[in-house]
Amino acid sequence: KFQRKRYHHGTFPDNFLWGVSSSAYQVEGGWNADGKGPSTWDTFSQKPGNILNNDNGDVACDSYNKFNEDLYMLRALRVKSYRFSLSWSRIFPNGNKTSVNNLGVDYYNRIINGLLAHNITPMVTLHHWDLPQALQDIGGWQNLNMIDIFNEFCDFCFDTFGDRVKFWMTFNQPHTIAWVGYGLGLMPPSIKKPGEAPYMIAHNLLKAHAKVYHTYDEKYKKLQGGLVSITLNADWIEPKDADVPREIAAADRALQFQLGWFAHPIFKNGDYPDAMKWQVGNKSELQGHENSRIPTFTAEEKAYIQGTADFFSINTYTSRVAHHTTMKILAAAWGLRRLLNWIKEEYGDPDIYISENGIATDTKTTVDDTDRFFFYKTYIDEALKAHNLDGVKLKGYTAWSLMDSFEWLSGYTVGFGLHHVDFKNPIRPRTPKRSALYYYQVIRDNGFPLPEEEKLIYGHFR
Ligand code: GBH
Repeated sequence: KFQRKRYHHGTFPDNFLWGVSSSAYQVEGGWNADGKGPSTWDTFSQKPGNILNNDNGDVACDSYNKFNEDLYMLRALRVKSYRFSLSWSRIFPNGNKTSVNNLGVDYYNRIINGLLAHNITPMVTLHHWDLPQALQDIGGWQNLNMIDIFNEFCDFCFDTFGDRVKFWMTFNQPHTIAWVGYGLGLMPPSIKKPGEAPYMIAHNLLKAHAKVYHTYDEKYKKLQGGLVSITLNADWIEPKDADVPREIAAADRALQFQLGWFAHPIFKNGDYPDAMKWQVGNKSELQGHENSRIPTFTAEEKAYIQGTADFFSINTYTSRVAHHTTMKILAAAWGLRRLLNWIKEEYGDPDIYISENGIATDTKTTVDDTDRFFFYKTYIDEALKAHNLDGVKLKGYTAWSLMDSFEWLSGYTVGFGLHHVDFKNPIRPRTPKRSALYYYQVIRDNGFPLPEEEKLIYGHFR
């Protein structure tokens, strides 16, 4: 099905939503400015030993004070959208509505109004990992009350910003919250209970997401007309040997565990993928558990969760090769096209937005980022093939990231930015990289139109 033609010429539809992405903790700084409460990421990064070089996000890109500079970069790129996240503890310092902080609300109003003044569509992630510390202190996502508490926060955001924001995403990468936070224990809350905790957390995140979706649907949808989804992440998994059934099954299972864990309940039938229920159930039995370590939804809960997304939002960075026992990284852009086709087939041809896609370089390389330029060229071209040749309903492409920022456990040692940020300089100067100019050109051309001279030669064949 997939012709391996290297480079495909063509353009996206005129309304294709080109954008760039960021997240609150990674860019804002102002960690305790104007009444903001601490988040789990403040607590975690400020503690020595957790982040490379003991870096933290206290100042980061200082976007709390420099949104005008950010807006300038966005305008220069001519992006159509900007995906950013809200710092929950900047809006509700203790996590609850009773603590609402108007100065924090003002900050996001300035961003939203600034974007709209330049025809840039805000795409807002309600939660990108920086949980109010006060809520972690009551148990975080392990506590079932969090479903209502998150809903209260989102309800407030819809009410406050929803007259202008029409694209909402509840969680960024629930898989990372559940698995890296509660399985590997590498990110806050640093709980390392891979057998059970991630399944319980995911269960609660799905319920919380569904509740927020219904709140929007019932209270705001008619009035505001926006869309609500959740941002999931997955890298394409290629079977080691596509002629060996066991290898194909391994690759498919890996995708089900990564993406299906959240996408299957939301986009299919309200429940986890069979491959996952079967695998975890069997293993649990072998381990002598009375019940499967993966919890079950009631029929009512399934009905409540099913269909709670208006579009498919996917973060993707690379591809992997699955062997039935191992997994290896595979640096090949064509995996993006396969992933998009897999989503189309598996989830009933939804509208898809690529909400993050990008590549790291070490922050010592500043503006001459050849790797990143090449990455965007090849990945966006595979996205174009998925759209133009395969009929994937791809509606937008969002590059990660607008600028170098706090890269979680790696601190400031690596950057994904189209712009370089000098973190040693107190005024945090931003400088466009070569990739920024390239991305600008792709947006301007809306893809990769056939060059004029080739049109002259080949035009009559087309
Ligand atoms: C994205 O996740 C994040 O959404 C974004 O905030 C971040 O800046 C970007 O990655 C670049 O890093 O080493 O075991 O802790 C992409 C998918 C999933 C990749 C979690 C890293 C952590 C693995 N990520 N994973 S571990």
